[in-house]
Amino acid sequence: MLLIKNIGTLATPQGNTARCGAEQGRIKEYKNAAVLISGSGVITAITENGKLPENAENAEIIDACGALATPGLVDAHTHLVFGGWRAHEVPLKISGASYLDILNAGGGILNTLVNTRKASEDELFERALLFLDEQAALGITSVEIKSGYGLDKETELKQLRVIRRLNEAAAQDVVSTFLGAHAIPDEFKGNADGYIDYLIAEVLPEVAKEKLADFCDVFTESSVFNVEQSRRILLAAQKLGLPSKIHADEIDPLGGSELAGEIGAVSAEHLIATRDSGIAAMAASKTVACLLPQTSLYLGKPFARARDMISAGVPVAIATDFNPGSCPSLNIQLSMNLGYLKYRMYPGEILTAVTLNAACAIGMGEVIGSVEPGKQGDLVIWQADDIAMLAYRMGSNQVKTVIKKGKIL
Ligand code: IZC
Ligand code: ZN
Repeated sequence: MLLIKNIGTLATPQGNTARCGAEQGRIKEYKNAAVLISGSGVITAITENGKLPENAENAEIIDACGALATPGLVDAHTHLVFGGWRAHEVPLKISGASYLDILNAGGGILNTLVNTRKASEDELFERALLFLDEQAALGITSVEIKSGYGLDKETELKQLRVIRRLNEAAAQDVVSTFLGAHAIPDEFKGNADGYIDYLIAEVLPEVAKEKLADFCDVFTESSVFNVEQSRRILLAAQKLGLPSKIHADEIDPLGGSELAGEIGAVSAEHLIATRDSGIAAMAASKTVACLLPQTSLYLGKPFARARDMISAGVPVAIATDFNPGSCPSLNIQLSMNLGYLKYRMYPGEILTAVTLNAACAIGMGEVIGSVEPGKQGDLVIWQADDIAMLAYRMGSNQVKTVIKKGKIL
């Protein structure tokens, strides 16, 4: 049992479902609060105005010394298991090559593919565990990780097994997404349809049988997969019980966000170039828009139309997109800063975007994402007094203490 007392402000969204419109910014604030977490890691009581929960005599105590506490942060979009880095691409970008130029020349994702195929399962696992440790210190208590650097059956399954092992070994809850349709490997060059057929016939059934993924994702993009190919793999995965995510409108608006609405995707991600029709489609299906502002920064692209999405009633989440190419950053606090300055979201909207809405984007809204009795005891105590400070200060890790399932990390 853990008692966190003397919390100056406990700030949290509320509920189990994604918040949209004006609800996105609605934050419950308890002043001079305490939170009691049971031995099994579940929140059992929240008190305020200096009162302490009953039956807490035997609890271990943390004194928050008047600081801000929030739910643990949820990183709903990462590619955290990979071999190698891609530092050599940055000079190419500086001299004018685009993300798709580099991919079309056999670099980018296809470069990471070579290094990921080469690495052993244990090597990938040990490295990813260090990344997750770094994320824990940054306040991230749950993480989604995608495959997609194998692009053959053996390596995709290897990556997914690593992700499952990370869920057991890391401090965080780790959700697994199958992204076999991330690029077209050389074995299927010029034959995207053939590669989608292969994934559907040979790889997806094995992924589902071994229960290696919670979601299926696809990179719907120019010179990668078109809408028809994306629809095919996502519907095949839905039939096997895997709900959909889509990398949509990152560079070109091909219709990925419209497809997300059409097939009821749980989330659509990136959405840098999304059109009005995509926003309307996502609003109608309550698809979570998972926005990745550090990728806009790193690619030198515009920032997603977060305000228009919120106005239209699309629930917005914010994540890192940690990957070796377009976002080599593990720090979701920087995504929050960019959400403030570049998306023009308000601190309450940003908090919801990295907690409850992110939890809903990975199918965990009933378990994590808010501090409420019955939810898991995942909290961050900050070196800050209020949530505006989290959005405002930049470049420092503002975390003081991280608590996962009632245990201090
Ligand atoms: O490795 O380039 N956009 N996939 C789609 C990525 C970025 C990750 C990468
Ligand atoms: Zn991604």
